[in-house]
Amino acid sequence: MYQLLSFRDKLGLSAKVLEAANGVGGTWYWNRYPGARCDSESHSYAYYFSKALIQDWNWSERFPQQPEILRYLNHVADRFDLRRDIQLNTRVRSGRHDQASNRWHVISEAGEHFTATYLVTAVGCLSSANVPGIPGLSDFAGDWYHTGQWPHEGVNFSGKRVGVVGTGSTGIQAIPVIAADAGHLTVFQRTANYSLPARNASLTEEFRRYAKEHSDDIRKVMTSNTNAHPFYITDRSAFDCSDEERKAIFEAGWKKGGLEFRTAFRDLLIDEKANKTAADFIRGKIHDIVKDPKTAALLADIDHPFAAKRPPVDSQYFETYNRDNVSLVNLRETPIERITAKGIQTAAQEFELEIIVFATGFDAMTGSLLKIDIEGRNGMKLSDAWSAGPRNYLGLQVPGFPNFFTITGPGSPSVLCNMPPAIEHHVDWITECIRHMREQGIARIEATESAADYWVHEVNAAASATLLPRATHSWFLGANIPGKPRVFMPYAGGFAKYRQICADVVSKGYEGFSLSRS
Ligand code: NA7
Repeated sequence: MYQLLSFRDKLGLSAKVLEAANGVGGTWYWNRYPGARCDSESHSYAYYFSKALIQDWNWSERFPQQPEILRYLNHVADRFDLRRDIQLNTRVRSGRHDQASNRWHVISEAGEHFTATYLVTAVGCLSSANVPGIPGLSDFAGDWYHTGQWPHEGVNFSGKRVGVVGTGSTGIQAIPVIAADAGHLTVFQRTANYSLPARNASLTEEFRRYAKEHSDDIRKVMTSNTNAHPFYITDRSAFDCSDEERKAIFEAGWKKGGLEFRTAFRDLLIDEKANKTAADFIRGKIHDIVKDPKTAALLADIDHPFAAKRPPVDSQYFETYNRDNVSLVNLRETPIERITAKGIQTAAQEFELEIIVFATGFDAMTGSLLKIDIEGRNGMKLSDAWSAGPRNYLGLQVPGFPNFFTITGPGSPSVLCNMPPAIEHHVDWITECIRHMREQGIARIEATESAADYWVHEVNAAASATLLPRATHSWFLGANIPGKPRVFMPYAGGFAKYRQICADVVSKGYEGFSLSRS
Protein backbone atom coordinates (compact mmCIF):
# COMPACT_ATOMS: atom_id res chain seq x y z
CA MET A 1 0.00 0.00 0.00
CA TYR A 2 2.85 2.39 0.80
CA GLN A 3 4.52 1.54 -2.51
CA LEU A 4 1.32 2.32 -4.37
CA LEU A 5 0.97 5.61 -2.54
CA SER A 6 4.62 6.50 -3.22
CA PHE A 7 4.39 5.74 -6.95
CA ARG A 8 1.16 7.63 -7.28
CA ASP A 9 1.74 10.63 -5.05
CA LYS A 10 5.52 11.07 -5.07
CA LEU A 11 6.27 10.12 -8.68
CA GLY A 12 2.93 10.70 -10.39
CA LEU A 13 3.04 7.23 -11.97
CA SER A 14 0.04 5.16 -12.75
CA ALA A 15 0.28 2.07 -10.58
CA LYS A 16 -1.87 -0.93 -9.88
CA VAL A 17 -1.76 -3.41 -7.03
CA LEU A 18 -2.84 -6.97 -7.74
CA GLU A 19 -3.94 -8.75 -4.58
CA ALA A 20 -5.00 -12.38 -4.23
CA ALA A 21 -7.20 -11.79 -1.19
CA ASN A 22 -10.64 -10.30 -1.02
CA GLY A 23 -9.34 -7.44 1.11
CA VAL A 24 -6.18 -5.51 1.98
CA GLY A 25 -3.95 -6.44 4.91
CA GLY A 26 -1.74 -9.30 3.66
CA THR A 27 -0.49 -11.28 6.65
CA TRP A 28 -3.19 -9.71 8.80
CA TYR A 29 -5.88 -10.61 6.31
CA TRP A 30 -4.97 -14.31 6.29
CA ASN A 31 -3.75 -15.01 9.82
CA ARG A 32 -7.04 -14.93 11.75
CA TYR A 33 -6.32 -17.85 14.07
CA PRO A 34 -7.32 -17.54 17.72
CA GLY A 35 -4.78 -15.53 19.67
CA ALA A 36 -3.18 -13.96 16.57
CA ARG A 37 -1.46 -10.79 17.61
CA CYS A 38 1.60 -8.77 16.85
CA ASP A 39 4.86 -9.47 18.63
CA SER A 40 6.22 -5.99 17.93
CA GLU A 41 4.85 -3.14 20.03
CA SER A 42 1.88 -1.42 18.46
CA HIS A 43 3.32 2.10 18.41
CA SER A 44 6.26 0.77 16.39
CA TYR A 45 4.31 -1.68 14.25
CA ALA A 46 2.86 1.07 12.13
CA TYR A 47 3.63 3.32 9.22
CA TYR A 48 5.78 6.31 10.04
CA PHE A 49 5.65 8.01 6.63
CA SER A 50 2.72 10.20 7.57
CA LYS A 51 2.64 12.35 10.68
CA ALA A 52 -1.09 12.83 10.22
CA LEU A 53 -1.64 9.06 10.18
CA ILE A 54 0.39 8.65 13.37
CA GLN A 55 -1.73 11.35 15.02
CA ASP A 56 -5.10 10.03 14.02
CA TRP A 57 -4.73 6.34 14.90
CA ASN A 58 -5.09 5.09 18.47
CA TRP A 59 -3.80 1.62 19.32
CA SER A 60 -5.67 -0.03 22.14
CA GLU A 61 -3.03 -2.50 23.35
CA ARG A 62 0.71 -2.88 23.68
CA PHE A 63 0.56 -5.95 21.38
CA PRO A 64 -2.57 -5.55 19.26
CA GLN A 65 -4.68 -8.44 18.06
CA GLN A 66 -5.12 -9.32 14.41
CA PRO A 67 -8.56 -7.65 13.98
CA GLU A 68 -7.19 -4.32 15.21
CA ILE A 69 -4.18 -4.43 12.88
CA LEU A 70 -6.48 -5.33 9.98
CA ARG A 71 -8.70 -2.36 10.90
CA TYR A 72 -5.61 -0.15 10.88
CA LEU A 73 -4.56 -1.33 7.42
CA ASN A 74 -8.07 -0.78 6.11
CA HIS A 75 -7.97 2.68 7.62
CA VAL A 76 -4.72 3.35 5.73
CA ALA A 77 -6.31 2.14 2.49
CA ASP A 78 -9.26 4.51 2.99
CA ARG A 79 -7.34 7.46 4.35
CA PHE A 80 -5.03 7.59 1.33
CA ASP A 81 -7.69 6.59 -1.17
CA LEU A 82 -5.73 3.51 -2.19
CA ARG A 83 -8.58 1.16 -3.03
CA ARG A 84 -9.19 2.60 -6.49
CA ASP A 85 -5.81 1.21 -7.61
CA ILE A 86 -6.00 -2.13 -5.81
CA GLN A 87 -7.55 -5.01 -7.70
CA LEU A 88 -8.64 -7.69 -5.23
CA ASN A 89 -9.29 -11.39 -5.85
CA THR A 90 -6.50 -11.38 -8.41
CA ARG A 91 -3.79 -13.98 -7.94
CA VAL A 92 -0.82 -13.46 -10.22
CA ARG A 93 0.20 -16.51 -12.21
CA SER A 94 3.17 -15.18 -14.16
CA GLY A 95 5.34 -12.18 -14.92
CA ARG A 96 7.53 -12.06 -18.03
CA HIS A 97 9.94 -9.35 -19.08
CA ASP A 98 9.79 -8.56 -22.78
CA GLN A 99 13.19 -7.29 -23.82
CA ALA A 100 12.14 -5.63 -27.07
CA SER A 101 9.50 -3.41 -25.49
CA ASN A 102 11.25 -3.32 -22.08
CA ARG A 103 7.98 -4.08 -20.36
CA TRP A 104 6.72 -6.62 -17.90
CA HIS A 105 3.73 -8.71 -18.88
CA VAL A 106 1.78 -9.94 -15.89
CA ILE A 107 -0.95 -12.56 -16.19
CA SER A 108 -3.44 -13.36 -13.47
CA GLU A 109 -4.82 -16.82 -12.77
CA ALA A 110 -8.06 -15.72 -14.42
CA GLY A 111 -6.04 -14.89 -17.55
CA GLU A 112 -6.16 -11.10 -17.25
CA HIS A 113 -3.16 -9.42 -18.88
CA PHE A 114 -1.39 -6.34 -17.50
CA THR A 115 1.73 -4.57 -18.74
CA ALA A 116 4.09 -2.40 -16.73
CA THR A 117 7.46 -0.71 -16.95
CA TYR A 118 8.38 -1.70 -13.41
CA LEU A 119 7.30 -4.79 -11.52
CA VAL A 120 7.48 -4.68 -7.74
CA THR A 121 6.62 -7.63 -5.52
CA ALA A 122 5.19 -7.08 -2.06
CA VAL A 123 4.19 -10.68 -1.47
CA GLY A 124 5.33 -10.93 2.14
CA CYS A 125 8.00 -13.07 3.74
CA LEU A 126 5.66 -15.41 5.60
CA SER A 127 2.68 -15.83 3.34
CA SER A 128 2.97 -19.17 1.59
CA ALA A 129 1.38 -21.59 4.06
CA ASN A 130 3.25 -24.83 4.77
CA VAL A 131 0.80 -27.68 5.20
CA PRO A 132 3.08 -30.64 5.87
CA GLY A 133 2.75 -33.54 3.48
CA ILE A 134 1.87 -36.02 6.20
CA PRO A 135 0.36 -39.14 4.61
CA GLY A 136 -3.34 -39.72 5.17
CA LEU A 137 -4.54 -36.12 5.60
CA SER A 138 -7.34 -36.67 3.09
CA ASP A 139 -8.57 -39.63 5.18
CA PHE A 140 -9.20 -37.43 8.24
CA ALA A 141 -12.91 -37.45 9.07
CA GLY A 142 -12.74 -34.29 11.21
CA ASP A 143 -11.87 -30.72 10.20
CA TRP A 144 -8.37 -29.40 9.73
CA TYR A 145 -7.01 -25.88 9.30
CA HIS A 146 -3.72 -24.11 8.68
CA THR A 147 -3.36 -21.03 10.88
CA GLY A 148 -2.29 -18.90 7.93
CA GLN A 149 -5.46 -19.70 5.97
CA TRP A 150 -7.97 -19.36 8.76
CA PRO A 151 -11.70 -19.32 7.94
CA HIS A 152 -13.30 -15.89 8.27
CA GLU A 153 -16.25 -17.29 10.16
CA GLY A 154 -13.95 -18.71 12.86
CA VAL A 155 -13.79 -22.24 14.24
CA ASN A 156 -15.84 -23.58 17.13
CA PHE A 157 -13.54 -25.57 19.42
CA SER A 158 -15.98 -25.77 22.27
CA GLY A 159 -15.85 -29.16 23.95
CA LYS A 160 -13.94 -30.69 21.01
CA ARG A 161 -10.87 -32.92 20.93
CA VAL A 162 -8.31 -30.72 19.22
CA GLY A 163 -4.73 -31.31 18.09
CA VAL A 164 -2.27 -28.50 17.36
CA VAL A 165 0.82 -29.40 15.33
CA GLY A 166 3.62 -26.84 15.69
CA THR A 167 5.04 -24.79 18.52
CA GLY A 168 6.49 -21.76 16.72
CA SER A 169 5.21 -18.21 17.34
CA THR A 170 1.83 -19.08 15.88
CA GLY A 171 1.25 -22.29 17.84
CA ILE A 172 2.42 -20.56 21.00
CA GLN A 173 -0.14 -17.76 20.48
CA ALA A 174 -2.99 -20.08 19.51
CA ILE A 175 -2.54 -22.86 22.09
CA PRO A 176 -3.68 -20.92 25.22
CA VAL A 177 -6.76 -19.56 23.44
CA ILE A 178 -7.78 -22.90 21.92
CA ALA A 179 -7.17 -24.67 25.26
CA ALA A 180 -9.63 -22.33 26.96
CA ASP A 181 -12.42 -23.61 24.68
CA ALA A 182 -11.50 -27.14 23.70
CA GLY A 183 -12.66 -30.28 25.50
CA HIS A 184 -9.12 -31.58 25.24
CA LEU A 185 -6.10 -30.12 23.47
CA THR A 186 -3.14 -32.25 22.44
CA VAL A 187 -0.06 -30.29 21.39
CA PHE A 188 2.34 -32.07 19.02
CA GLN A 189 5.79 -30.61 19.60
CA ARG A 190 8.69 -31.33 17.30
CA THR A 191 11.04 -28.59 18.47
CA ALA A 192 10.70 -26.97 21.87
CA ASN A 193 10.93 -23.20 21.82
CA TYR A 194 11.94 -20.33 24.03
CA SER A 195 9.09 -17.93 24.54
CA LEU A 196 8.97 -14.59 26.28
CA PRO A 197 5.93 -13.34 28.17
CA ALA A 198 4.21 -10.46 26.36
CA ARG A 199 2.79 -8.83 29.50
CA ASN A 200 0.27 -7.37 27.14
CA ALA A 201 -1.89 -4.57 28.50
CA SER A 202 -4.13 -1.76 27.36
CA LEU A 203 -2.19 1.35 26.44
CA THR A 204 -2.71 4.34 28.68
CA GLU A 205 -3.72 7.67 27.24
CA GLU A 206 -0.46 9.00 28.59
CA PHE A 207 1.62 6.47 26.63
CA ARG A 208 -0.36 7.09 23.46
CA ARG A 209 0.24 10.82 23.80
CA TYR A 210 3.93 10.21 24.47
CA ALA A 211 4.28 8.00 21.36
CA LYS A 212 2.59 10.59 19.16
CA GLU A 213 4.53 13.54 20.54
CA HIS A 214 7.82 11.66 20.25
CA SER A 215 7.26 9.94 16.93
CA ASP A 216 10.40 11.51 15.44
CA ASP A 217 12.54 10.21 18.29
CA ILE A 218 10.95 6.77 18.12
CA ARG A 219 11.52 6.59 14.38
CA LYS A 220 15.13 7.64 14.88
CA VAL A 221 15.70 4.77 17.31
CA MET A 222 14.03 2.26 14.99
CA THR A 223 16.06 3.30 11.97
CA SER A 224 19.42 3.47 13.75
CA ASN A 225 19.57 0.11 15.50
CA THR A 226 20.02 -3.52 14.53
CA ASN A 227 16.44 -4.76 14.64
CA ALA A 228 14.20 -1.77 13.85
CA HIS A 229 12.41 -2.07 17.18
CA PRO A 230 11.96 1.06 19.29
CA PHE A 231 14.78 0.12 21.65
CA TYR A 232 18.56 -0.23 21.51
CA ILE A 233 20.54 -3.28 22.52
CA THR A 234 22.74 -2.31 25.47
CA ASP A 235 26.45 -2.11 24.97
CA ARG A 236 27.41 -4.43 27.84
CA SER A 237 28.49 -8.04 27.67
CA ALA A 238 26.67 -10.70 29.65
CA PHE A 239 29.97 -11.11 31.50
CA ASP A 240 30.40 -7.45 32.42
CA CYS A 241 28.41 -8.14 35.57
CA SER A 242 28.14 -10.66 38.38
CA ASP A 243 25.82 -13.67 38.21
CA GLU A 244 23.39 -11.91 40.56
CA GLU A 245 23.40 -8.69 38.53
CA ARG A 246 22.86 -10.63 35.30
CA LYS A 247 19.97 -12.53 36.81
CA ALA A 248 18.42 -9.28 38.02
CA ILE A 249 18.72 -7.81 34.51
CA PHE A 250 17.03 -10.87 32.97
CA GLU A 251 14.35 -10.76 35.68
CA ALA A 252 13.63 -7.12 34.84
CA GLY A 253 13.33 -8.01 31.13
CA TRP A 254 11.10 -10.98 31.90
CA LYS A 255 8.89 -8.78 34.07
CA LYS A 256 8.67 -6.06 31.45
CA GLY A 257 7.76 -8.59 28.74
CA GLY A 258 8.17 -8.61 24.99
CA LEU A 259 11.21 -8.76 22.74
CA GLU A 260 13.01 -6.06 24.72
CA PHE A 261 14.35 -8.97 26.79
CA ARG A 262 16.87 -9.45 23.99
CA THR A 263 18.38 -6.02 24.60
CA ALA A 264 19.89 -7.07 27.94
CA PHE A 265 23.36 -7.78 26.56
CA ARG A 266 25.10 -7.10 23.27
CA ASP A 267 26.64 -10.57 22.95
CA LEU A 268 23.54 -12.77 23.32
CA LEU A 269 23.43 -13.55 19.62
CA ILE A 270 27.15 -13.77 18.97
CA ASP A 271 28.66 -15.56 21.94
CA GLU A 272 27.58 -19.06 22.83
CA LYS A 273 28.36 -18.69 26.53
CA ALA A 274 26.54 -15.36 26.77
CA ASN A 275 23.58 -16.87 24.97
CA LYS A 276 23.52 -19.78 27.40
CA THR A 277 22.98 -17.39 30.31
CA ALA A 278 19.73 -16.22 28.71
CA ALA A 279 18.76 -19.71 27.58
CA ASP A 280 19.29 -21.14 31.07
CA PHE A 281 17.31 -18.30 32.60
CA ILE A 282 14.32 -19.05 30.37
CA ARG A 283 14.62 -22.82 30.92
CA GLY A 284 14.52 -22.09 34.65
CA LYS A 285 11.34 -20.05 34.17
CA ILE A 286 9.71 -22.91 32.27
CA HIS A 287 10.47 -25.27 35.17
CA ASP A 288 9.09 -22.68 37.64
CA ILE A 289 5.85 -22.23 35.71
CA VAL A 290 4.99 -25.75 34.54
CA LYS A 291 3.94 -27.94 37.45
CA ASP A 292 4.34 -31.40 35.89
CA PRO A 293 8.13 -32.00 35.85
CA LYS A 294 7.97 -34.30 32.81
CA THR A 295 6.06 -31.74 30.75
CA ALA A 296 8.35 -28.95 31.97
CA ALA A 297 11.41 -30.97 30.96
CA LEU A 298 10.00 -31.57 27.50
CA LEU A 299 9.17 -27.87 27.02
CA ALA A 300 12.60 -26.84 28.27
CA ASP A 301 14.49 -29.36 26.15
CA ILE A 302 15.42 -26.72 23.60
CA ASP A 303 18.12 -27.67 21.12
CA HIS A 304 19.15 -24.28 19.75
CA PRO A 305 20.50 -21.01 21.12
CA PHE A 306 18.04 -18.43 22.45
CA ALA A 307 16.76 -16.13 19.65
CA ALA A 308 18.42 -18.22 16.93
CA LYS A 309 14.83 -18.74 15.82
CA ARG A 310 12.55 -15.72 15.88
CA PRO A 311 11.57 -15.77 19.57
CA PRO A 312 7.85 -16.05 20.20
CA VAL A 313 6.11 -13.68 22.58
CA ASP A 314 3.25 -15.30 24.48
CA SER A 315 0.32 -14.79 26.76
CA GLN A 316 0.11 -17.66 29.25
CA TYR A 317 1.75 -20.24 26.97
CA PHE A 318 3.70 -22.28 29.50
CA GLU A 319 0.92 -21.78 32.08
CA THR A 320 -1.50 -23.52 29.69
CA TYR A 321 0.26 -26.85 30.33
CA ASN A 322 -1.02 -26.70 33.92
CA ARG A 323 -4.57 -27.13 32.65
CA ASP A 324 -6.16 -30.57 33.03
CA ASN A 325 -7.39 -30.54 29.43
CA VAL A 326 -3.96 -30.04 27.78
CA SER A 327 -1.33 -32.64 27.01
CA LEU A 328 1.98 -32.50 25.20
CA VAL A 329 3.35 -35.09 22.76
CA ASN A 330 7.05 -35.31 22.01
CA LEU A 331 7.38 -35.83 18.26
CA ARG A 332 11.14 -36.20 18.55
CA GLU A 333 10.59 -39.41 20.49
CA THR A 334 7.42 -40.56 18.75
CA PRO A 335 7.08 -38.92 15.31
CA ILE A 336 3.80 -38.59 13.44
CA GLU A 337 3.47 -41.61 11.15
CA ARG A 338 0.25 -40.71 9.44
CA ILE A 339 -3.10 -39.07 9.75
CA THR A 340 -5.98 -41.49 10.03
CA ALA A 341 -9.74 -41.07 9.73
CA LYS A 342 -9.85 -40.66 13.51
CA GLY A 343 -6.84 -38.46 14.20
CA ILE A 344 -3.04 -38.52 14.37
CA GLN A 345 -1.07 -41.76 14.54
CA THR A 346 2.36 -41.35 16.10
CA ALA A 347 4.98 -44.04 16.56
CA ALA A 348 3.44 -44.64 19.99
CA GLN A 349 -0.35 -44.37 19.63
CA GLU A 350 -3.33 -43.00 17.75
CA PHE A 351 -4.71 -39.70 19.13
CA GLU A 352 -8.41 -39.34 18.41
CA LEU A 353 -9.20 -35.80 17.29
CA GLU A 354 -12.13 -33.86 15.89
CA ILE A 355 -10.07 -30.86 14.74
CA ILE A 356 -6.41 -30.62 13.68
CA VAL A 357 -4.75 -27.20 13.57
CA PHE A 358 -1.52 -26.97 11.60
CA ALA A 359 0.55 -24.15 13.08
CA THR A 360 3.33 -25.33 10.83
CA GLY A 361 4.54 -22.05 9.41
CA PHE A 362 5.41 -20.96 5.92
CA ASP A 363 7.61 -21.55 2.93
CA ALA A 364 9.34 -18.39 4.08
CA MET A 365 10.90 -15.56 2.10
CA THR A 366 11.04 -17.26 -1.29
CA GLY A 367 7.85 -19.38 -1.29
CA SER A 368 5.40 -16.76 -2.48
CA LEU A 369 7.81 -15.32 -5.05
CA LEU A 370 8.57 -18.71 -6.56
CA LYS A 371 4.90 -19.62 -6.79
CA ILE A 372 4.69 -16.95 -9.48
CA ASP A 373 6.25 -17.99 -12.78
CA ILE A 374 8.68 -15.08 -13.14
CA GLU A 375 10.72 -14.90 -16.32
CA GLY A 376 13.45 -12.35 -16.94
CA ARG A 377 15.85 -11.78 -19.82
CA ASN A 378 16.40 -14.55 -22.39
CA GLY A 379 13.70 -16.73 -20.89
CA MET A 380 15.49 -17.06 -17.55
CA LYS A 381 13.15 -18.28 -14.81
CA LEU A 382 13.46 -17.02 -11.26
CA SER A 383 13.02 -20.60 -10.07
CA ASP A 384 16.13 -21.60 -12.06
CA ALA A 385 18.12 -18.53 -11.02
CA TRP A 386 17.35 -19.47 -7.39
CA SER A 387 17.55 -23.26 -7.68
CA ALA A 388 20.44 -23.31 -5.21
CA GLY A 389 18.83 -20.66 -2.99
CA PRO A 390 18.02 -16.98 -3.40
CA ARG A 391 20.72 -14.98 -5.16
CA ASN A 392 20.24 -11.26 -5.50
CA TYR A 393 21.67 -7.87 -4.65
CA LEU A 394 20.65 -6.17 -1.39
CA GLY A 395 17.51 -8.31 -1.33
CA LEU A 396 16.13 -5.83 -3.84
CA GLN A 397 17.05 -6.96 -7.33
CA VAL A 398 18.01 -10.14 -9.18
CA PRO A 399 20.51 -10.21 -12.07
CA GLY A 400 18.72 -11.04 -15.31
CA PHE A 401 15.45 -9.47 -14.18
CA PRO A 402 15.43 -5.82 -15.28
CA ASN A 403 13.18 -3.28 -13.56
CA PHE A 404 12.04 -5.95 -11.11
CA PHE A 405 12.14 -5.12 -7.39
CA THR A 406 11.38 -7.33 -4.39
CA ILE A 407 10.18 -5.53 -1.25
CA THR A 408 11.69 -7.30 1.80
CA GLY A 409 13.16 -9.92 -0.49
CA PRO A 410 15.54 -12.61 0.80
CA GLY A 411 18.93 -11.06 1.48
CA SER A 412 17.41 -8.07 3.24
CA PRO A 413 17.06 -7.83 7.03
CA SER A 414 13.22 -7.99 6.85
CA VAL A 415 12.21 -10.89 9.13
CA LEU A 416 15.05 -10.18 11.54
CA CYS A 417 13.46 -6.77 12.09
CA ASN A 418 10.33 -5.09 13.16
CA MET A 419 8.76 -5.25 9.70
CA PRO A 420 7.16 -1.82 9.06
CA PRO A 421 10.45 0.14 9.19
CA ALA A 422 12.04 -2.48 6.92
CA ILE A 423 9.15 -2.19 4.47
CA GLU A 424 9.19 1.61 4.50
CA HIS A 425 12.93 1.60 3.88
CA HIS A 426 12.62 -0.64 0.82
CA VAL A 427 9.69 1.30 -0.59
CA ASP A 428 11.57 4.60 -0.18
CA TRP A 429 14.67 3.10 -1.82
CA ILE A 430 12.74 1.71 -4.79
CA THR A 431 10.77 4.94 -5.20
CA GLU A 432 13.91 7.08 -5.21
CA CYS A 433 15.62 4.66 -7.59
CA ILE A 434 12.79 4.97 -10.10
CA ARG A 435 12.69 8.72 -9.62
CA HIS A 436 16.41 8.80 -10.47
CA MET A 437 15.86 6.63 -13.53
CA ARG A 438 13.12 8.86 -14.85
CA GLU A 439 15.02 12.05 -14.21
CA GLN A 440 18.13 10.67 -15.92
CA GLY A 441 16.34 9.04 -18.83
CA ILE A 442 17.38 5.56 -17.71
CA ALA A 443 15.19 2.84 -19.14
CA ARG A 444 16.50 -0.23 -17.33
CA ILE A 445 18.12 -1.12 -14.05
CA GLU A 446 19.45 -4.54 -13.26
CA ALA A 447 21.73 -5.89 -10.56
CA THR A 448 25.02 -7.17 -11.95
CA GLU A 449 26.18 -10.77 -11.52
CA SER A 450 29.24 -9.67 -9.56
CA ALA A 451 27.11 -7.53 -7.23
CA ALA A 452 24.89 -10.54 -6.52
CA ASP A 453 27.98 -12.70 -5.82
CA TYR A 454 29.24 -10.05 -3.43
CA TRP A 455 25.87 -9.79 -1.68
CA VAL A 456 25.43 -13.56 -1.28
CA HIS A 457 28.86 -13.56 0.33
CA GLU A 458 27.88 -10.66 2.64
CA VAL A 459 24.63 -12.37 3.68
CA ASN A 460 26.50 -15.59 4.50
CA ALA A 461 29.27 -13.74 6.34
CA ALA A 462 26.77 -11.74 8.40
CA ALA A 463 24.89 -14.88 9.41
CA SER A 464 28.11 -16.77 10.24
CA ALA A 465 29.12 -14.01 12.62
CA THR A 466 26.04 -14.82 14.72
CA LEU A 467 24.52 -17.88 16.36
CA LEU A 468 21.52 -17.74 14.02
CA PRO A 469 22.59 -20.61 11.72
CA ARG A 470 22.85 -22.86 14.81
CA ALA A 471 19.09 -23.38 14.69
CA THR A 472 19.55 -25.88 11.91
CA HIS A 473 15.79 -26.50 11.52
CA SER A 474 14.75 -22.85 11.21
CA TRP A 475 12.85 -21.29 8.35
CA PHE A 476 15.62 -18.67 8.15
CA LEU A 477 17.55 -21.54 6.53
CA GLY A 478 14.62 -22.95 4.58
CA ALA A 479 14.98 -26.11 6.68
CA ASN A 480 11.26 -26.43 7.45
CA ILE A 481 10.43 -27.21 3.82
CA PRO A 482 11.56 -30.63 2.55
CA GLY A 483 13.87 -30.25 -0.44
CA LYS A 484 14.34 -26.49 -0.09
CA PRO A 485 18.00 -25.39 -0.44
CA ARG A 486 19.58 -24.75 2.97
CA VAL A 487 20.68 -21.16 2.60
CA PHE A 488 20.49 -18.56 5.35
CA MET A 489 18.10 -16.08 3.74
CA PRO A 490 17.80 -12.84 5.73
CA TYR A 491 20.68 -10.35 6.07
CA ALA A 492 21.83 -10.54 9.69
CA GLY A 493 24.25 -7.61 9.69
CA GLY A 494 21.69 -5.29 11.28
CA PHE A 495 19.13 -2.85 9.99
CA ALA A 496 21.20 0.32 10.51
CA LYS A 497 24.22 -1.16 8.72
CA TYR A 498 22.02 -2.41 5.90
CA ARG A 499 20.43 1.02 5.46
CA GLN A 500 23.90 2.52 5.29
CA ILE A 501 25.00 0.02 2.62
CA CYS A 502 21.89 0.80 0.55
CA ALA A 503 22.52 4.55 0.90
CA ASP A 504 26.19 4.15 -0.07
CA VAL A 505 25.22 2.21 -3.18
CA VAL A 506 23.04 5.15 -4.24
CA SER A 507 25.65 7.77 -3.45
CA LYS A 508 28.13 5.86 -5.62
CA GLY A 509 25.78 6.13 -8.59
CA TYR A 510 23.92 2.85 -7.99
CA GLU A 511 27.09 0.82 -7.64
CA GLY A 512 26.48 -2.83 -8.50
CA PHE A 513 23.59 -2.06 -10.81
CA SER A 514 23.75 -1.78 -14.54
CA LEU A 515 21.76 1.24 -15.76
CA SER A 516 20.99 1.64 -19.42
CA ARG A 517 19.23 4.25 -21.49
CA SER A 518 18.15 2.01 -24.32
P1 NA7 B 1 7.32 -21.53 12.46
O1 NA7 B 1 8.11 -20.64 13.32
O2 NA7 B 1 7.95 -22.04 11.22
O3 NA7 B 1 6.85 -22.76 13.37
C1 NA7 B 1 6.26 -23.89 12.79
C2 NA7 B 1 6.15 -24.97 13.81
O4 NA7 B 1 5.57 -26.11 13.19
C3 NA7 B 1 7.50 -25.42 14.36
O5 NA7 B 1 7.34 -25.78 15.69
C4 NA7 B 1 7.81 -26.64 13.49
O6 NA7 B 1 8.70 -27.55 14.09
C5 NA7 B 1 6.44 -27.24 13.37
N1 NA7 B 1 6.32 -28.11 12.21
C6 NA7 B 1 6.49 -27.78 10.91
N2 NA7 B 1 6.29 -28.86 10.13
C7 NA7 B 1 6.01 -29.88 10.96
C8 NA7 B 1 5.73 -31.25 10.76
N3 NA7 B 1 5.72 -31.77 9.54
N4 NA7 B 1 5.48 -32.01 11.85
C9 NA7 B 1 5.52 -31.48 13.07
N5 NA7 B 1 5.79 -30.19 13.34
C10 NA7 B 1 6.03 -29.39 12.29
O7 NA7 B 1 5.96 -20.85 12.00
P2 NA7 B 1 5.01 -19.87 12.81
O8 NA7 B 1 3.78 -19.69 11.99
O9 NA7 B 1 4.85 -20.32 14.19
O10 NA7 B 1 5.80 -18.53 12.87
C11 NA7 B 1 6.31 -17.93 11.69
C12 NA7 B 1 6.63 -16.50 11.94
O11 NA7 B 1 5.43 -15.76 11.78
C13 NA7 B 1 7.12 -16.16 13.30
O12 NA7 B 1 8.48 -16.06 13.39
C14 NA7 B 1 6.48 -14.83 13.62
O13 NA7 B 1 7.36 -13.82 13.53
C15 NA7 B 1 5.42 -14.64 12.62
P3 NA7 B 1 10.30 -27.44 13.75
O14 NA7 B 1 10.77 -26.24 14.49
O15 NA7 B 1 10.41 -27.27 12.25
O16 NA7 B 1 10.84 -28.72 14.22
